[in-house]
Amino acid sequence: TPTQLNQTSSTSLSYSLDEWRKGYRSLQDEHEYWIDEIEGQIPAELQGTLFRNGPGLLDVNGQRIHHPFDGDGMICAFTFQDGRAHFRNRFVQTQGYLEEQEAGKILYRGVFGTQKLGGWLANLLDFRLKNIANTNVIYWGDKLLALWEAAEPHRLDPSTLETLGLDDLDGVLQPGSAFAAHPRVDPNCALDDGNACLVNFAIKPGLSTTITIYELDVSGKVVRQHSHAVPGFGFMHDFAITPNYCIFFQAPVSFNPLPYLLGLKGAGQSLNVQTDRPSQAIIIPRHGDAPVQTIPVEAGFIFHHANAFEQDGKLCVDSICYAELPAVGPNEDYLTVKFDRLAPGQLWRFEFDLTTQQVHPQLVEPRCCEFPVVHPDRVGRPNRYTYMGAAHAPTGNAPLQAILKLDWQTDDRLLWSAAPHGFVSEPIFVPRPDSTAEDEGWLLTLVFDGQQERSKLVILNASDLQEVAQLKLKHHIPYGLHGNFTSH
Ligand code: 3ON
Ligand code: FE
Repeated sequence: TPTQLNQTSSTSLSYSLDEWRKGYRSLQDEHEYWIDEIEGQIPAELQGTLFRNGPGLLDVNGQRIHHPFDGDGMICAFTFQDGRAHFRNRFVQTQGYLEEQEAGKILYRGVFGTQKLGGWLANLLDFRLKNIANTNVIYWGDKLLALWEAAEPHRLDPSTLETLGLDDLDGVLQPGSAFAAHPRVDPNCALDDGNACLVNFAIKPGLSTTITIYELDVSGKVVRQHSHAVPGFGFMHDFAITPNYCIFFQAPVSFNPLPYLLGLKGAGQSLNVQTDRPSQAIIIPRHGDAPVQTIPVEAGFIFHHANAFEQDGKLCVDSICYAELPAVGPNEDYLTVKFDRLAPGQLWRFEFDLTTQQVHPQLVEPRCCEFPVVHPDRVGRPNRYTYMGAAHAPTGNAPLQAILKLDWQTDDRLLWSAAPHGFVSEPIFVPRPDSTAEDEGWLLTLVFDGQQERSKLVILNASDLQEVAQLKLKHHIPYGLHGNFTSH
């Protein structure tokens, strides 16, 4: 049940590490069935499909991968129809997945430290990237696309989840180019007659980093594209948009390629975030030829932004900040992480004055959180509510077990917790059809139950975080990353 947040912190853990670990077991099987174990009732107005992506395999034929972010992408689809729900999961049939399943062993190094067996000699000078298509999935312009930020999207059949192949956005993407895993949908784009458009980016890192912005109209056609070079090595996983800007936070990372070249570390493990130096906020105009602005800001490392908006001459950006980039070193095991030794992600608001180039950072929520979302119509606009995955306890670093709702107007917080056995994933906000209030709708989150070793989709009322329904799956789903809902 949801609680108003004024409880005191408890000293005992809200979870068991053993149960948490069980959420990182491979799911080998592909399923399709109507969900028949339902508590509560699926709202009849909830119609459409929730697509989610995430690593489905944490090993290749028993050879463990080093980090979950290196796991092969597996798509889940929950289709809601007249109060019923159908489930389907399928692996993205990437070239690397097919080759490794055929060979029965790891054939590619992973960005986050997965290595081929045989030590450094076997990995030396192997710079091939395995496009694992594991980070996000979105239905746009009649295409279902599985995304991984370092390579091209894979196109899937939205009803069968069958992989159709790499997608070059009708000839726009060159072979081998990137397309980020964090597209943002501008709900009301002036350049597209007030229609929605999808804004995404591509990063080409190096001594200098190139950021390319793509804007796709509702038919999926790339209608605007521009590139910008920024100094230094850039690892930017996400961005934020407003009607006029794309906003990136470039952390001060140095890249030491030697251990990567030598086959000792993954590319991502060779990044060092220099937390004693400020990040650069890179503010790119979406159209026109105003210059790119770069403003130094103390922000630690950011994976995800919640939203951004322009108001009263200011630009606000809400982001989850880490004091350090969490990484799993070559001799560490992610399953034995000491949560309390890692910095938690925390929600900050950055208020920029673009005329004076001043910025005012403010810690908004000290509770450990990740995967922030807002109402789709508020993307790029001032929003009253932000929803996030959060730790059960108000302080410290811990697995995500709760959903937190933050009201920017009243400063109230509501928390729905799945502790002690439940572990949540990214909440997805689905507006109720014909709704008017910003929090009229549902939050959908996949919860892994570490005691039952099964997952369930939980539907919460977004206004009060009361449970509407729990849809119990027949099996578990490994902890996932991102997804999107489509009412098509
Ligand atoms: O070598 C360069 C640096 C680099 C790291 C260039 C590069 C483009 C090859 C690159 C690759 C980056 C990639 C592939 C990033 C992929 C990230 C990913 C799959 C997931 C990120 C997830 C972030 C978070 C915060 C997840 C949180 C999860 C939980 C709280 C637990 O469920
Ligand atoms: Fe992400």
